[in-house]
Amino acid sequence: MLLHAIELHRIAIPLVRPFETSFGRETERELLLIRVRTDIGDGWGECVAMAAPLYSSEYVDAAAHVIERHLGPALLAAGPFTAVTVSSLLSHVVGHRMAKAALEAALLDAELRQWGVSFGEYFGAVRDRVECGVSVGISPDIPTLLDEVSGYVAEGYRRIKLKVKPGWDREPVAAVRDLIGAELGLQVDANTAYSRDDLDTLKALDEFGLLLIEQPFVEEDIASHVWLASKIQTPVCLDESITSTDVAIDAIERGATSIVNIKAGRVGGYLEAVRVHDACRERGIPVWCGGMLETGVGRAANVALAALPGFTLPGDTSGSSRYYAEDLTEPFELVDGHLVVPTGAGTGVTVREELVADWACASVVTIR
Ligand code: OSB
Ligand code: MG
Repeated sequence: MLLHAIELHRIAIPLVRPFETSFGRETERELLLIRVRTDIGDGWGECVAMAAPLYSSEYVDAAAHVIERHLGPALLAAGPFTAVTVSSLLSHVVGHRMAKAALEAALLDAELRQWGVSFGEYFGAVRDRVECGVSVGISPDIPTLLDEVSGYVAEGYRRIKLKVKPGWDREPVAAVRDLIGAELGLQVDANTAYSRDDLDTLKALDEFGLLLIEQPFVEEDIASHVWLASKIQTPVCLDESITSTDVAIDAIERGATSIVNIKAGRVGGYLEAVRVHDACRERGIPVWCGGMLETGVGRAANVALAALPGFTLPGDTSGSSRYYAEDLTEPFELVDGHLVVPTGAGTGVTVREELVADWACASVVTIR
């Protein structure tokens, strides 16, 4: 295809309730959406970078900037190309994986729409629906947390993930395990909030039969995760640390992670995410699909990815209503604890352009 233009749409969407993690508290989702205009049609991609560089070094302003100044011009100068070559066309730029992933997703959407092929078919989906979990933020108090979790259980979510941090760990985990019973899957996500000094606290979580503990330590510190994995029973799962297939293989071989959270944005694109999946599968490592408060655009692609055979644990692929009263596309709704994998060409969803305009928080930037 030949790329004619890239549009950067900056929007902010109110969240149905604040979302608090060990790294911050959000009341709205500010994000960057990309539309590519090509000779074979248009495509949309969602950039998962957040407003501030707290989960990762990437953030919305930086993603928009690097696309405008570096990534966009490289693609516009490239002549005809296919979506599979996008990552190599952008490999001279170090990092900025979320920005690269959004561009690749938009171009893949344009290409697959023309071919009449869905993301799921293209990635190698083996299921037509995926089992869903939900990520639950840090609450002001335990009763509020239990009230929120009860609502999700009633909606049919198949697994609960609690955000934890020092001072908000054993008590909420104990209370939620008590509420949901022994059968429903429960896991925790620390977003790097702990250190080796917290071993006793982390070990105390063993009694709750957690599916996993996600990213207890800083992302660069693979060695401490190896150390922790030998000291606790709960399986250690890396999120922030896994930035590519090579890093995933290294972390697995060193024993730092026995389960992997896959997020396409964090590894530089859905095609790399499929490679991470394949590498984990070859090594018998279960994976699950992470989330970044996506709108329907990113959620559609995540659900397609989560339909691959190695995704054997429920993902953070919750329904649209988990975060948004109104979604940017047709809403994703839980049916019997599952989301249906879209079958239409490309992402299979349609962007409601009037909402992109209504929620705009900056002027559209077009790069040609
Ligand atoms: O660590 O998985 C994470 C949201 C934003 C940034 C990082 C994370 C999360 C979540 C929510 O846990 C995932 C979702 O429901 O989309
Ligand atoms: Mg995480």
